[in-house]
Amino acid sequence: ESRYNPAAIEEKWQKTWTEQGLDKTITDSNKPKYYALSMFPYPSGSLHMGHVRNYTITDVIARIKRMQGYRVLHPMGWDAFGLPAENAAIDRGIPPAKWTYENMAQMQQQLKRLGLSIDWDCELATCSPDYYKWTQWIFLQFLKAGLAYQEEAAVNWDPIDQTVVANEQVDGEGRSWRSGAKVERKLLRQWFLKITDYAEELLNDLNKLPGWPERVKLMQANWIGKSTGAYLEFPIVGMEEKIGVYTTRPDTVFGVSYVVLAPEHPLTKRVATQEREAEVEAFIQEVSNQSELERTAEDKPKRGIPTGGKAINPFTGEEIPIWIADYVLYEYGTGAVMGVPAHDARDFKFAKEQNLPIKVVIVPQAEADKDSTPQAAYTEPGIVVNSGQFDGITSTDAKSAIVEYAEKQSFGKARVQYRLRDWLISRQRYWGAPIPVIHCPNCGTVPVPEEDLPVQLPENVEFSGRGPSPLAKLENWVNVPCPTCGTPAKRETDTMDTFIDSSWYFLRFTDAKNEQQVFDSAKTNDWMPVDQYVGGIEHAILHLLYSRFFTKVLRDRGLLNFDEPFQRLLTQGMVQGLTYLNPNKSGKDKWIPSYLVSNPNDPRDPQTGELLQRLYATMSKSKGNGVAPEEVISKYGVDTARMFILFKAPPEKDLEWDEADVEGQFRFLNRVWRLVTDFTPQPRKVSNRQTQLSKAEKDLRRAIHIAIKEATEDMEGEYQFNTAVSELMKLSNALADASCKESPIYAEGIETLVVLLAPFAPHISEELWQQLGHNESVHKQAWIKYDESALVADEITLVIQVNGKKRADLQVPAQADKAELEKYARESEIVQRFIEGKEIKKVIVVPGKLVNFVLG
Ligand code: ANZ
Ligand code: ZN
Repeated sequence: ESRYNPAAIEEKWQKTWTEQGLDKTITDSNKPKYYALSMFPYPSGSLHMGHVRNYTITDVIARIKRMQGYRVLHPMGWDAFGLPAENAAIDRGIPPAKWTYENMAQMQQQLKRLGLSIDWDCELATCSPDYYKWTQWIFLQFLKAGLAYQEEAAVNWDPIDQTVVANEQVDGEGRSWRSGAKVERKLLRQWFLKITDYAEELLNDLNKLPGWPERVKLMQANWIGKSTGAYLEFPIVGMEEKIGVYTTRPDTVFGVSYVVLAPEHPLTKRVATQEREAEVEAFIQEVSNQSELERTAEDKPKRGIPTGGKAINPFTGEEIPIWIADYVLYEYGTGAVMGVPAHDARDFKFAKEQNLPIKVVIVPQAEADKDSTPQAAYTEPGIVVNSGQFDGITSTDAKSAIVEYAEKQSFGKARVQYRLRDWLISRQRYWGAPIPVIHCPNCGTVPVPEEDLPVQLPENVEFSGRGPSPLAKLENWVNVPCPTCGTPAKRETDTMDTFIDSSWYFLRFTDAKNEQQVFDSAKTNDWMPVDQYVGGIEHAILHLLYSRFFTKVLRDRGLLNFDEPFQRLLTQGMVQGLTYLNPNKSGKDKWIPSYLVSNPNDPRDPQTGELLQRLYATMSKSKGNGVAPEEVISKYGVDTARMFILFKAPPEKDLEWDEADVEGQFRFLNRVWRLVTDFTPQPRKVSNRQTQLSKAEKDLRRAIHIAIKEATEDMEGEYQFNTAVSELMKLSNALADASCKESPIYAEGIETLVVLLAPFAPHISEELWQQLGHNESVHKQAWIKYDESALVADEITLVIQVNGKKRADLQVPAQADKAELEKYARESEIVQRFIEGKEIKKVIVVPGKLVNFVLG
């Protein structure tokens, strides 16, 4: 009999499965559908452990579902547009397409080595013209629906290289990656998608997703940021215009002591009095160079100046000063705020710093002091005071009463506000899908006619990282006749945010090779929604929100018949590696790569000899704590790597990579190997008639069916692969210990073990299955159902104690009640001997466990 040799087995079966087309999607059948999807990778060049974990999880699910009788769609593709390819072109002169396609080829080889049951016929790459043709087509649908528009927005401008730089190309100090210049803000006309039109539905439909982690739904809800309040108008003294503010606390309107505008607000210069004009302008200039993050940081002092202008509180008739402050954001609400220092912490701080009046209008209880100056803002609900006709009611009631009053007097109304903003999709870069519009001096913005799609990315482009984007520099690409009137016109040179590419790839997988249509709706509606989506938590907000948005828009365009793209979501945890840290060093230098540590039991800094700390941290290049998938696979085989990943931690938890545990799984697979290869199949048929079975057979059969039941249940609802694997280990132990190796029950156990192992360790189980004499693939076997009747034990072992000391074991019927248990115990020989001539003071019976006789 042979040794377990993973390298040989794995290569052999991967080849055979490909030849047999085992992983191809079954389409026309009466089977129910199941769509298992991993978030597709960016082709960076090599797979890391995070990928391996992600795809293993999805693969196990796909394999189990196939065995459970589903037709499964399990595809893979490439999120292939984006900045790194362009950076490679700038730095090393490699064309982005060449770099990307080479990386894809290399990573596909690595993926194939993982033994994933992927249908490669559906493969797609977002950078390929037959994919981005349809990305552009979808953009035109948005345009037709009035959901795409152009507006000025700020970009990062590198003043040395005279180019726009992406956020990812700006470091923590606001400097450009190439030139090191301090990046400036510059306004450009750019494309937006109107995701705000769908804010309410995107929020409400989170309720349709019970299969999503609560945490992710909460993150989405916070990102959408619905707030309910009021829009109120404050007249400006000496002007026609009014200042509209958005507030969530209309109940505090009698406590307003100033109105404050965002520096970008169009009224700032006009409300400023002549003597303050210069100062106001200087302030605005200063603030314009700060980022939003800097402006809203909690710990920074709020900066502001009075404009000299005055507004009127329409509720009190009072004149109040108009200020400008950096903490008011122009993009949120109306870009203007009513300042209520007594009840808003930020306003309180600002009023203290700027010496503005603080007026209490809400108190905790009716008896509270309403006239002294408070020590801090009171932000809780309470009773309204100092508010004229509204005095004495609760702040909650006052909210609606005051909005109602404002509506009657026409100085305001109820308003719902979202934090979510429209999606800026323009990128001034080359390696993305060109936005398919043409700018004509006569006709304005003209969509590229559908029959002219795709608008292809030109080749032979020069990448310098300087000046306008590569597309804008290509005269012969930019200049085209207008499709409508023929006048010389210019192509749009912006490309689309790569998040657009990934907002619909899951739809294309259902009909990946369609050349006539974006997809055939019948096919897509059949396969969608994705039944199980698996990916990283880093995509919890944007990717998932954008995909949900695209789905809803395409539904409203009549292309889809469902509301949500991903039925269930699993966000897998990080893979962590053993990491060495020198506590005496700082910054990036403190991480010591593990290959530099010669003795892991006494880890020392190779330069200084200092003792290092050991910890687990997410694998990354910068920490030098990664474990290369190829290394593990060549040493133990991919089945062991999969088993380790699945066994070590539940899928949504972080996983600490531990060589000893990898070995543990390797040893387990070796045990299974020996168990199965030592077994010689008996010609007898498996019997189900339990009554004729010996005790050993009954016990083994129960162990088998418990393993099936537990493993099956671990695969339903929450995926508990770790406990499923431990069930397999228990079953293998039960088989090893069985005293009935000649029995058909033992044969049943061996076959069950191999079938249950198949989704987890697909290669070894296929090999063993064939050695058991089967011709068909183990992966075509039906998932085994358990026999309820096999689960119940018909006998249990009862412990007999005398004065609390164990004296004997007794086999008794499992169903015996307390009285019967006592009777069995009393009648046993051993008890008879112990109690002879003695008085029994008490008998304690623990059902299912023991009987204790307390003697006098
Ligand atoms: C007066 C007031 C009194 C406020 C009070 C709060 C407490 P959410 O819940 O996030 O929607 N606000 C409105 N627009 C703003 C802007 N563009 N920049 C900065 N702050 C802005 O927050 C709404 C509250 O944030 C609004 O309610 C407003 O301050 C402020 F006791 O109005 B409030
Ligand atoms: Zn024209």
